[in-house]
Amino acid sequence: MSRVQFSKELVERLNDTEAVTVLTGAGVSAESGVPTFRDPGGIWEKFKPEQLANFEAFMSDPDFVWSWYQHRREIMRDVKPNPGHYALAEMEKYFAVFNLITQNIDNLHHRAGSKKVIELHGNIERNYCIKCRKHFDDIDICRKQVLKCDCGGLIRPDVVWFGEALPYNALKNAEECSRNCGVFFSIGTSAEVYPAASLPLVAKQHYSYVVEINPKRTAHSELMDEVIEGRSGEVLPELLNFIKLNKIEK
Ligand code: BV8
Ligand code: ZN
Repeated sequence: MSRVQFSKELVERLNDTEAVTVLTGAGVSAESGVPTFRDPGGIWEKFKPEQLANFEAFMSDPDFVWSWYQHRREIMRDVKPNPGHYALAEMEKYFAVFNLITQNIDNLHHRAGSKKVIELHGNIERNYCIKCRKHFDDIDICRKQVLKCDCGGLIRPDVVWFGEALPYNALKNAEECSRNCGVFFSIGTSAEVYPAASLPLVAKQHYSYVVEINPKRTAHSELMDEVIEGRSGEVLPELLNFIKLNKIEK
């Protein structure tokens, strides 16, 4: 017996649509043990984003910013995808068009088997030289000090910092699949960071049925068609079970 009740409207929308778009934030990885940003005990509680996740901070103290990403990389290497990640990966099979947009940089959606992942904010497993943009994705990440490229440039994590543009194709694809879906899920995000937080609004303006899955209310809860208050690691497997009962594998 499902502990999560899905509304009649969502049931009908999921049965009628062949296109689903999902936006995930740090909350989806919380149950894997990856700290979120703005929850109590989250990453930003100790440091402010402007102190760390921006280019000026990196240039003023490269070792400090690099060591912070090292610390986060080590956390992410030790954690595993949780049932929420695996449920999203399996959901892909039941819709002709299923797009997963993530703000997360932890690589957990890929590790759970999701094939179509749009990484809006980059990926902590990748690095590049700020001068020649050469990639260093398999460097010895156990170092605490920043590394230099053979061209003399500093090597930085391939993540989007505050004040930096999101990758052009990722944002274009994310907007495209937010405009063209029957159901849009916004899962585990406080909806405070733009332009990612504009995507549920885009979906709503294009007549999608927009659903939020989060244990807490967010800045966007009022505009949602439906809010499912719960943890993604519990709600998503139940949603998958419902979809498996009502949709055939593509
Ligand atoms: C840009 C990568 C322009 C690095 C990150 C004023 C108003 C509006 C916008 C702005 C403004 N001033 C400045 C801006 C723009 C700024 C912005 O939005 N600032 C905000 C803070 C006001 N945005 C930018 O700077 C972006 N760039 O605008 O560039 C431009 C254009 C052209 C040319 C040049 C420039 C860049 C933004 C990207 C920044 N990078 N991360 C890193 O990770 O180190 S942001 C960071 O926040 C992460 O990516 C994270 O994903 C993202 C959003 O946070 P969430 O994922 O939502 O996480 P959070 O902790 O906030 O919330 C967790 C949620 O999970 C909670 O709701 C919680 O209840 C829930 N939860 C907890 N447990 C569970 C759960 N849910 C489900 N299940 C659970 N178990
Ligand atoms: Zn270089």
